[in-house]
Amino acid sequence: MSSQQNDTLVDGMIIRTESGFHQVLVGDRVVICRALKRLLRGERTATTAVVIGDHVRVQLRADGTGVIQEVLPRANELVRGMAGGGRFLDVIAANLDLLVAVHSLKEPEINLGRLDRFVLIAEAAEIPALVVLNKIDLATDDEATDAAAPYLAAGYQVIVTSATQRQGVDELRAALTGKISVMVGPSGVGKSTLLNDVQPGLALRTAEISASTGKGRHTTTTAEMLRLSTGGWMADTPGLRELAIREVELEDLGWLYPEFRALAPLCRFSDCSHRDEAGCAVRAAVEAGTIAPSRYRSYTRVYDEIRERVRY
Ligand SMILES: Nc1nc2c(ncn2[C@@H]2O[C@H](COP(=O)(O)OP(=O)(O)OP(=O)(O)O)[C@@H](O)[C@H]2O)c(=O)[nH]1
Ligand SMILES: [Mg+2]
Ligand SMILES: [Zn+2]
Repeated sequence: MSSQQNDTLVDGMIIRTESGFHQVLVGDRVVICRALKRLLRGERTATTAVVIGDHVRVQLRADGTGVIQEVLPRANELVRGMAGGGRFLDVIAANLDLLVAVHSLKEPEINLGRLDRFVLIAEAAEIPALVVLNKIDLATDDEATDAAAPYLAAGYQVIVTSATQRQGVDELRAALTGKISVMVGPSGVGKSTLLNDVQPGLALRTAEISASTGKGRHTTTTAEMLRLSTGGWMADTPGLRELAIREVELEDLGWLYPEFRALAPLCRFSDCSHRDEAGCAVRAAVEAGTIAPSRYRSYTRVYDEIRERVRY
């Protein structure tokens, strides 16, 4: 056998991956690793086989680098569909304790349908979700209350922030402490600015949104786990228009809306789709105002989308 027999195998977590090199946290130090080619077989491409948050088994080499031998099974994974709706999927991160869905109230204007999708993805991936509404300095308290209401009614924690005026930052830091989280949301909503507030010294790059389109400029380009001095890890990610609603069956969709889930047993039909069936407790709650219309609209939109996909 070769001298490699004496090399040590250790376990670690991926905190950054870039052009074939992976930074693995082993104990308290970072080891630069390459991955074995055989990890990249079949559907597992460079963007899905080894991602931030992955627990990996590493063979340490004498020169201080390492070789990833194995990616341990994932507790969950956050996936996005590629632009254009192709079949190719990108895994953004794995083994998350919390997904932070960020949107700004203004600049860019809040889009509840889009925010809903991020929360839905968290439910589908079985990752607890937290909603952050940023740029309160540009909006009224009433606008923030209206935007937060559907999520509070559904049982999510909502934190209203102003990253530039350092409002809500302590609350956000407390929510992240001790967890492995990922921050997702459209470009320009202030994800990197918020993280710079939560963890001073990070110096993440941020940029003004475009004056002509009112959209972000896709300033952050790689997803990376950042250490919180209060404990835990937080990943900043590049702005996403939306994440793929993957592997959700039509009949399971209602279960991904916590406030629907609670009422479904009261529907007349046990397989109620909450669309046109008589005796639907979910639609009754929408009419009574206890379920937010925006949440129900988002449900019907995604429902139709999945039905179309199933048809073709
Ligand atoms: N008025 C105001 N501006 C903010 C706030 N938070 C961030 N911004 C500004 O919004 C712009 C975009 O912020 P970024 O932190 O780069 O946004 P991002 O979400 O990281 O964007 P991507 O990296 O492109 O996904 C910057 O000019 C920030 O200064 C806020 O609370 N209020
Ligand atoms: Mg950013
Ligand atoms: Zn129903």
